[in-house]
Amino acid sequence: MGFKLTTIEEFESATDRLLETGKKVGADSWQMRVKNQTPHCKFGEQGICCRICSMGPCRITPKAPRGICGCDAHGIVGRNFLRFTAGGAATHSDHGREICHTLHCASRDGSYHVKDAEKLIRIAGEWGVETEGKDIYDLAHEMSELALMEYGKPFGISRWLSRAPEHTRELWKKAEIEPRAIDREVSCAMHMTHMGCSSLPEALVRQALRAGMADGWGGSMCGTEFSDVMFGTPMPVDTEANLGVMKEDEVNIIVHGHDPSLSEMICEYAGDPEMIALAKSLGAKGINVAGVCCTSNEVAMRRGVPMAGNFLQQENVVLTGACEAIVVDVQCIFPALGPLSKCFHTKFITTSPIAQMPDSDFIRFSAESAAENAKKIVRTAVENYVNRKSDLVHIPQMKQKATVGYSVEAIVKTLDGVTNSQVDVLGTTKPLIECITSGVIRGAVAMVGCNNPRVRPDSAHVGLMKKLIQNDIILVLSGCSAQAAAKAGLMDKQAKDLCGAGLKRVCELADIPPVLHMGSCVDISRMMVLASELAKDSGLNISQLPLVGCAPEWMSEKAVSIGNYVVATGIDTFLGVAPQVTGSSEVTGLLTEGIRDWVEAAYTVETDIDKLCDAMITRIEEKRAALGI
Ligand code: MSK
Repeated sequence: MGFKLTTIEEFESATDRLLETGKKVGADSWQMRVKNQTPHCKFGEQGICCRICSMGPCRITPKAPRGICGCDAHGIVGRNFLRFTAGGAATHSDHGREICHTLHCASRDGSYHVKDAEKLIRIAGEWGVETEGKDIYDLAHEMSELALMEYGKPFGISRWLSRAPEHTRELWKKAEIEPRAIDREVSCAMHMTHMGCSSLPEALVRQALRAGMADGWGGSMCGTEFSDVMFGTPMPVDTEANLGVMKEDEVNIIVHGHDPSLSEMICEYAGDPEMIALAKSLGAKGINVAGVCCTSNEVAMRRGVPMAGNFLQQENVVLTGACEAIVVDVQCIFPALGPLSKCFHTKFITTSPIAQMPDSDFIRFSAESAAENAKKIVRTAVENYVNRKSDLVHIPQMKQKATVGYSVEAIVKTLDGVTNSQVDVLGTTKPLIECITSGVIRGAVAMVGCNNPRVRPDSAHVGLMKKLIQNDIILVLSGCSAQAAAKAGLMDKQAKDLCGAGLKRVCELADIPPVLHMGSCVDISRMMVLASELAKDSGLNISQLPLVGCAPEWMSEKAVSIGNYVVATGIDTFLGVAPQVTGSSEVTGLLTEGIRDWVEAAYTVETDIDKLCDAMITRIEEKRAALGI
């Protein structure tokens, strides 16, 4: 049979079948909870409820246009938006901090190693650290300390900003959004939004950009770069995606969350002969690890570990009845997994003091005792195989092939083969620029973000991707957007047949799928590096490139922090879910137009997905026209 995408209807009928099992065992589901929570609070949706002090909560209405302190809707919305951003920036950056800490624990004979020494030396060079004659582990420890200092240094701005083109750096300086110490920007955001501090929309939005910058050009970049140093810089690797990757006759361990320090160790011990022998002694044929959410992206890109699903599919893995353990670290984990797992034999294993939940088995994981902790977790999962209830087992036979792992390094290497001039341009983004300027590819979209029940799950991601590739627009993806693509089949190289003639030719020549998997949500920092390299290699400003960002189904605070640093980097960003700012024309006006004066880019919000797609194509074509290409 020829290549065929999996449709949204097929995703949904698989979910419906699983929900029937759920009903049988009395399980709750997000689909039911959405109904209970609808309609949503209009004050919250518009961002005009203030709970920042205990004189309130105050809610803005035509009859009550100011809170008790006198703050108007613009101040309240601006403060809420800034706090939302700060939550996201703190979360991503703390993930980055954990990675820096893990790097500090790396040693030749320990659990964590330096796998990409070249990258470590390159970053050391960027940071002005002497590498000559230094033991690679001494260098790793020195760099990890410097990176940890980035979180609290008293003076100066983020070291990573030096990667950006000069023009962008000047804009940041002029707009006063260069991030200082990472924690300082989060702390400053909380200070500014405390009762009796800022209520001026412009000041609040400016700090929201700066806090986002502390994430993308600070904490997230630490997370991505030092994960690569320890676990390897991703290179193209084949894998599979969707629930069909779970195996009926094996122990299924699902890793979910974000931090690869845990998931890498789980993968390591799931391959341990002792554990495999234990699984076999209990009647299983082996141990199968698969991922959910960004943890899945991390281990898929580096190890080819299959992707069971994205954010709104996390309950589905338990509903298969074939999940021995769902092992989580931090972020995007439904507390619902606790009670749900109790309806099955599944062990819901929490591991981080940052994400502790009721109805879970807490097995504390730390970089210092990683081996011991990971072994215990894998053993717990394997021993649980005998408790599986065969009458509840149903794994939807649905999966697609995917090629993943397109780090900036991998993209540069792979696309070198596309043009005729590859000999002179090895190691630059020039081949990609040539494809764009010649019109073979019209432009690029960086599509990121989550699922959100406000949007039919995955429909916006997949619908937009299909239309964009038909229009010769290449996509770089991360987060749950990437998994939506992989589940649908858009990361199969055969998806080139769905592209316009130009993009199809590029896919054939470079042997790539039309949508490129760049990683997890912290890895959007990779996209910032790619945009910077494209600008430097082309001599253009980032804002001139026919490149836009898009988050059609976003839901988390992290997504807003990401949006803010993507826009602040000069990339127009298109949202399919409205941020909770509509209660203020001033804040909305700043985000959708005003900030363009500071950073040469702004947000577009459009919940009609067809219109959103047209708006992106129009913007890409406008940028091409402005360049005369
Ligand atoms: S996991 S932040 S649902 S992309 Fe990174 Fe997915 Fe969004 Fe979480």
